[in-house]
Amino acid sequence: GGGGGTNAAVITKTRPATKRPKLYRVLLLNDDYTPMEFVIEVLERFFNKDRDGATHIMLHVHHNGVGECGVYTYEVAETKVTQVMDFARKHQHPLQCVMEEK
Ligand code: NFA
Repeated sequence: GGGGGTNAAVITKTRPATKRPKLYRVLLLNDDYTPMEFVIEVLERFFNKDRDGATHIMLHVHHNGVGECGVYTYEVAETKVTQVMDFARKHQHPLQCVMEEK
């Protein structure tokens, strides 16, 4: 295993490098039809944003076409995308949510 040492009353301990998981951005895409209030609701419900944070991201997406909702490991990001797409479809809004490797 990893080396440890005792040296003049100083103990050092090394640790093996653990592999960092790849991270993925979850993005919302702008469209002309989804109500602003619905997008804010999505950001509060699925991305744990407060009202001001959700409004800021929604307006960013509205003005720039795309915006980041959060950064997650693969499985969590995939779950967020599915939850948002299911919620949008249920309410018959065309809102799109995608993920991309960071
Ligand atoms: N552009 C939409 C509107 O004007 C609002 C919107 C914002 C939609 C962010 C999707 C994402 N109603």
